[in-house]
Amino acid sequence: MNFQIRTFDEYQEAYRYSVEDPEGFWAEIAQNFQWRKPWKKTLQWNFDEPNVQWFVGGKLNITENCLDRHLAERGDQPAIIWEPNDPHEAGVTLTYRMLHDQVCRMANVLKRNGVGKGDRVCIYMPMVPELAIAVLACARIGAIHSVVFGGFSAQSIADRINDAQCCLVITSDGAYRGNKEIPMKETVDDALVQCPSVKRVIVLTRTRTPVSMIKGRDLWMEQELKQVTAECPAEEMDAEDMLFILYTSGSTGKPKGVVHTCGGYMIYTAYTFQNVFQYEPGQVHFCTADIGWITGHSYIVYGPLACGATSLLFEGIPTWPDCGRFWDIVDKHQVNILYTAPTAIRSLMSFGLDKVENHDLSSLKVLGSVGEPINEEAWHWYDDHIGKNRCPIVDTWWQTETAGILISPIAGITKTKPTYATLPLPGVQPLLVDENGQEIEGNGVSGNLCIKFPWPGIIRTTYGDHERCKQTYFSAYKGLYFTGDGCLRDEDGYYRITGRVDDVLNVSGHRIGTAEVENAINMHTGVVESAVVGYPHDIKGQGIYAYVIAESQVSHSDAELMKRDILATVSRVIGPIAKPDKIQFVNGLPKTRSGKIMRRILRKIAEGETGNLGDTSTLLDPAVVDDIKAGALIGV
Ligand code: 6R9
Repeated sequence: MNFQIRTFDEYQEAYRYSVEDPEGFWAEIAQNFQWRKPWKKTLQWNFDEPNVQWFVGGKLNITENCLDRHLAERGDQPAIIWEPNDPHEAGVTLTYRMLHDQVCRMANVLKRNGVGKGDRVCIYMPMVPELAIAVLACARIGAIHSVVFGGFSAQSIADRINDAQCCLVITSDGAYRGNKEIPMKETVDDALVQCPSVKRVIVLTRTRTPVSMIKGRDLWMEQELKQVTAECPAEEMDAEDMLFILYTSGSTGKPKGVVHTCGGYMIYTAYTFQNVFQYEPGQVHFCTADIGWITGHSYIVYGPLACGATSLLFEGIPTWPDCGRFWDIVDKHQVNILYTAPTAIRSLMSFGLDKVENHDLSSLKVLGSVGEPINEEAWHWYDDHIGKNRCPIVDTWWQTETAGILISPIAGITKTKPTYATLPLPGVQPLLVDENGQEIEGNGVSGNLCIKFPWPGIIRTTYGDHERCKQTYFSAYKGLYFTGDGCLRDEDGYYRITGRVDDVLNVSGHRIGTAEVENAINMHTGVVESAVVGYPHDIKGQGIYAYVIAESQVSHSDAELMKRDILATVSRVIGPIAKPDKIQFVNGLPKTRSGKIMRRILRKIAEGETGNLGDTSTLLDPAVVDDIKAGALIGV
């Protein structure tokens, strides 16, 4: 690729160019890709509607860029290396040619089942090659994929399917995760009771667990694949046609369908992949995220494949069969780039070094971190024990809405500083604002992080509700994209993300809205009201603390039972990732006279800082606070 930054001077030069002439800058980068028809205008935008269009009028298909164009030069190079959950099961290596073949076949299966350009397809699968194949098959024919993380509940799947009006679901019978076998098709069946738009379900065999197959609706993937050829011309897409929808939590109860489009998403994920990780041909890139999250979309599937890289896809979890699994994989597949989340690092740290030291990690060249702020201790452990102080760490800050990395060191080029995402990538113009929307200039300051100019991967809309996109991201500060994150800019101009400033929690790197969890808790019988806040958690980064008002006084033994039932309800409504770590029954919640819950106070109590609760004079009934303090679950 003709856009790799090699020195810090080149970074500065690229950055300057990208700010002075963003259109010229991105047009040059986009020329490295395969377009069916060139674009007429590189960028058209305003942040008021908002309306952002990149490469206007350009035609392409992202799978031609991720697959076809690599065939001549690297058709026999591995595109995907799959490591199964069970280390004793044989893995799979798909070369670019094999992946191309399988994507075309799966695309034909979709077509055979009535899916066409613009149709929405829901994908609910474990981390198997067929997941990446399904994603690319949708893109091949211009269908819009909506991947739902395999840990979500039937209700969450149903909400997402209905919001996007998906016509087809791709799933598997079950999934393996560590020593567990998890039903997938059954969960989809439970969801589909509420989803009249779904006409077909394609089911992969993975665990051979018994499943019901509804006549006229459900089909086995293996059988369908026998009916098709590997001939599937790619659909010609407009640069601004939708590529996918990915749901993410915000401060309201309902997840938003973040929309990304074909051209800008491709350019941005490829550019950032190549540069941030300094990928060299032949290297093996291991991103440990699930494809159900944006990190998996951008840095397991699209970014690496657009750059002709080898991407490792891992089905299992870091702690099974033991806590050395990642290091086992690094050793076995000679991984060069490892991209993981601080929560995984902290969890592995807690097991000590035994399972690290018996593996050869010398293949590693670059380490990445994503999803949440990385604490200093975890940063150093990663640096000392995994990178052996010879691998640069890239702490990459970005969001579902941004498509790719916005603020991050460039591996080996930007001087790193523990806990700092360091500097904006070329094309990214961050600024900090205060509560009144005034820009805070200079260094050694902190504020709310906004971006003032579009980059090719910026969110285009929230599916089916453009107003929501405008309200959430473009209305807090006029003319700016608001990230929802707090941020510090130090004396060197380095950025450090301090965490969400809205009611969004970050639990083990997963975004969870407090309102979503509250709605789920409130559905449980006997619950009158609840309030959920985050608190510092050693492994998860943030834990979930729920204050619950029950209908009648609950005795100690009843309370334990009710807590278990509430957890089951949250699991059922959202998924196990949203289960509160602590539940405290309270008689009242601290509310203002206008009825707003003062979460600031609840957060302080959950953090164990009961001494200094700040101004409580606006509370309707200050006495509830003493009551809550007395029953606080600290250090338990
Ligand atoms: C890619 C991803 C986005 C939120 C984001 C921020 C937090 C992500 C971070 C980070 C500090 C980093 N976040 N990376 N905080 N340092 N390197 O995680 O997307 O799931 O949408 O979450 O995650 O709070 O706003 P997403």
